[in-house]
Amino acid sequence: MAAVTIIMGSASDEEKVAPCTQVLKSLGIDFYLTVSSAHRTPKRTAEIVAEQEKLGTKVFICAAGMAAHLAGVVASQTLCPVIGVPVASGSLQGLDALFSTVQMPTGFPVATVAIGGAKNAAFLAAQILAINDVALREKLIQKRESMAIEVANIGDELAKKY
Ligand code: RP5
Repeated sequence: MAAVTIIMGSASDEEKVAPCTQVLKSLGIDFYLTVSSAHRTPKRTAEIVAEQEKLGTKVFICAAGMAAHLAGVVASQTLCPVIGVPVASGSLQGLDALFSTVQMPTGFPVATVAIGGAKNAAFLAAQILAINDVALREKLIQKRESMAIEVANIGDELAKKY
């Protein structure tokens, strides 16, 4: 069962989405990843949402660039939380995608992470799932502890140089 469904607007987004899949894998979270576009394949997008929800998905992550309406369209089709990742592409390098993703009408929220915030999309999905999953919550606590140790070690090493 894929607890998380990741939809990218284009195969050209794959490299930018890879960090999201790495974090999910590191936390042992099953995901389903596919490509579907809000504009090029609107019916396919709606079908994927319905199908994956039926199969047990609890959170959707949508990554798209430019006129990025994918996360919003997915949010219109489900009551599951939708996380939007604005992808840097085209001449505006993600600013267009950020505004398109974050500026949703009342009643259809998209939890929008930073431009290129694929890793945080995964962490946010994990935190949502951890509300009802004690083991996952423990893994997230450990991740934060290891991040804190890493920062302290780097800081100590740098301090020796000066
Ligand atoms: C968006 O337009 C996609 O999410 C991608 O970031 C961007 C360019 O897509 P392609 O023209 O490379 O398919 O819809």
